[in-house]
Amino acid sequence: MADVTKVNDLISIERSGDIALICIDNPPVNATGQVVRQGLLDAVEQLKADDTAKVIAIYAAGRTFVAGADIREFGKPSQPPSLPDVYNIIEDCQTPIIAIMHGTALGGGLELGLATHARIGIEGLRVGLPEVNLGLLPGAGGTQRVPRLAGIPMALDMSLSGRMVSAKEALDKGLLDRLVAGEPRDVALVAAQDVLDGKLTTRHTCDLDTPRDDKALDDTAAMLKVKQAHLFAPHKIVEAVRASYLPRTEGLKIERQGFLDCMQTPQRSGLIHAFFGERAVSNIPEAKGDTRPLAKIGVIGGGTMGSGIATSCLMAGLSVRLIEVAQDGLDRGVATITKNLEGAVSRGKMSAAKKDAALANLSPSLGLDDLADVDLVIEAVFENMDVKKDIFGKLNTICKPGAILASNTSYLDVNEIAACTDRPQDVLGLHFFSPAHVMRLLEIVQGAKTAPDVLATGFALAKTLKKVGVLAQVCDGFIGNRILSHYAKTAAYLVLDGASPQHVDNALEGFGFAMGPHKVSDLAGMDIGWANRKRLAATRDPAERYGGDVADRICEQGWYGRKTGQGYYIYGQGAPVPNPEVATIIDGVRADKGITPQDFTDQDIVDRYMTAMIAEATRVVEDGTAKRPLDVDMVFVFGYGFPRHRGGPLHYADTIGAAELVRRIKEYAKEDAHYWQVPALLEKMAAEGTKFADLNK
Ligand code: T1G
Repeated sequence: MADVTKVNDLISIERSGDIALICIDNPPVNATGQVVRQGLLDAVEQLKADDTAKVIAIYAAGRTFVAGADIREFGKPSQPPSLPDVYNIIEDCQTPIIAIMHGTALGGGLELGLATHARIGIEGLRVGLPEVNLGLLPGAGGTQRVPRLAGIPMALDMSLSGRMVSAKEALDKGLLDRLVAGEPRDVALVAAQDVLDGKLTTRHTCDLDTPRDDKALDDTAAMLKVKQAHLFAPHKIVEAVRASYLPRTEGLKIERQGFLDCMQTPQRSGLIHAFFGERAVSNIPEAKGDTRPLAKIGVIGGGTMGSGIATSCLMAGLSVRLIEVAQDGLDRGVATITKNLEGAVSRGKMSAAKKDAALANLSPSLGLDDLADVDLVIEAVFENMDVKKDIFGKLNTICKPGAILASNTSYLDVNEIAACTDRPQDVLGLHFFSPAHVMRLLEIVQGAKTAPDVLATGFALAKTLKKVGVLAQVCDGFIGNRILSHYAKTAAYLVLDGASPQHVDNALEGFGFAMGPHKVSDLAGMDIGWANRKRLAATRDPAERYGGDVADRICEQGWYGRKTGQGYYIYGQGAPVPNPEVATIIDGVRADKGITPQDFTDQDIVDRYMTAMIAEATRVVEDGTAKRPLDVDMVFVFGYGFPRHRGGPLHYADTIGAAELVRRIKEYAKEDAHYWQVPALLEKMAAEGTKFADLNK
């Protein structure tokens, strides 16, 4: 009978002769919350005092070894004992202590292993230092112990990329002492016995010196100053890794200070909001319950979106029947899918064998009738309501009872589409974002009559495709495109009123957007926006200032952006350059409208752009199109290149405050009272002093 004593609810000690096993059991990922930290400390102190154990082995129960500190504690007052203190006590213990790691040993989890005197990996293990993805740095010795074991370049690579490192690479680089198969407890007993038998060498990591590599440190610091000037943690990481030349106490002091500095930044708050938001956004009642089968997918349309959606489904192991109306279109679709999959292989996202298996699951066809046996159809044809109505009218009779009929429409009324069938309960919107096999957002649009299990199946599909599913209600543009349509006008007004397109782009890229709005237009194709403006022309509100003149005149020249070699920018061999013809067009439009250009600072541009985005985002939450502010944030982080370290538009809004936002809108309204209106919800929040975070609960 094993001799097991509970140190606390999450930590136990098992004795087997001279061997002591410490087991961590804190589902779901054994995060080192306060109870775990205290239990680890007490367990080691008890074994030191008892002094009968000649070797100690730490392992974890469940699906993974420790996956890090408990992120839910961040931003709250820290509770002793601190992780670095616990790990130093482990490292300084005279009794050999080893770690057996399985699953994903990340952040504070890997750091626990590094503080022990030998590390055993179990096959399938992945290790990493992902703290940078949370706006932090490895704060429990990772920046001091990885350099000593694996060198400065590896320490910089792991802590700046946050990437997962395979067990094999960890072994090769010296982070692991062994890589074996087996169950953690069994492996722990064998490894502990090997320590006793002198077959497994143990050492204190910080007894080692870090091999000097000033060039790696200096080159990395210089690169970060150019590429990640807008981020905070990466620069602190280089400082801390450089401190690993020093004795442990001094090095850990610099690491700790860097960690605390990072903890104070809004970037840490934004990145952790995004981390939990990605999980919480689809953790809703609508995503739970019965679902329908999802094995066979039909995709109608082999264009950019259709082939991207088909690629995404194939990469997830689903079978796809791709439908086009003509052979050349079908061939193009298959070629695009093949190219997408080959790209995934070259980026290391999938193996060549999996690529071949995926292609074997693709069956192209020219007839809608071949969709009779699919479980779910995703229509991804031209953004025209008549075309969509015609297709859904046919699917209504072709598809088997219970098959789900989805439209990838990015704007149009899903209820109107559903009304073309006598099975509206089977209809919903599944709005993918281009490129659909890369972008993680999936807006799941609930029709008035969409059945609960159909909606839940939409979320199940998102999970299968490793996408972030966000529930949206029907309106023009759902969540993301509706808000985009509003704030895009601000960019147009700024250009009409004095800013150049590249100034607007540069200011917003300085804020953290991957690309400014004019570069995005050029990339997407300016003809799409042009077609939308023409589609909406008849119904445009005459009281609204029209901002499309410049873009219209650019499109009238046949300049649609990258696809035609020029738009707002000219695309050649090197980096895109501002199109000088556009400046002439802008001057012409200003002259025609009698506009005297004014100067805008970068901050003016950011403030106006973000205030417009926040105002419409508030209305989207207010009218229920989005369930919570969190949902809007995740739409923008995962679908619109919104800087992740700012957490999303409404998380960012909380850093400004509702009162200041209301003041700004009222100030801007003096220029254009129709466009700048204060949402009632924002007014209420300003009056009550509440935040969008309060609405996420
Ligand atoms: N703390 C608290 N909760 C966590 C957590 C963590 N570290 N990691 C995951 N969870 C929750 C998650 O919110 C979800 O909860 C559930 O566990 C399952 O997660 C000092 C400062 C480990 C690869 O950044 O990457 O250590 O939604 O859905 O897809 O230097 O979780 O079910 O309520 O993601 O199988 C560093 C973050 C922390 C790792 C598993 N560590 N986690 O993925 O499950 S900072 C990380 C992950 C740190 C030290 C520093 C993944 C995973 P719920 P999941 P999964």
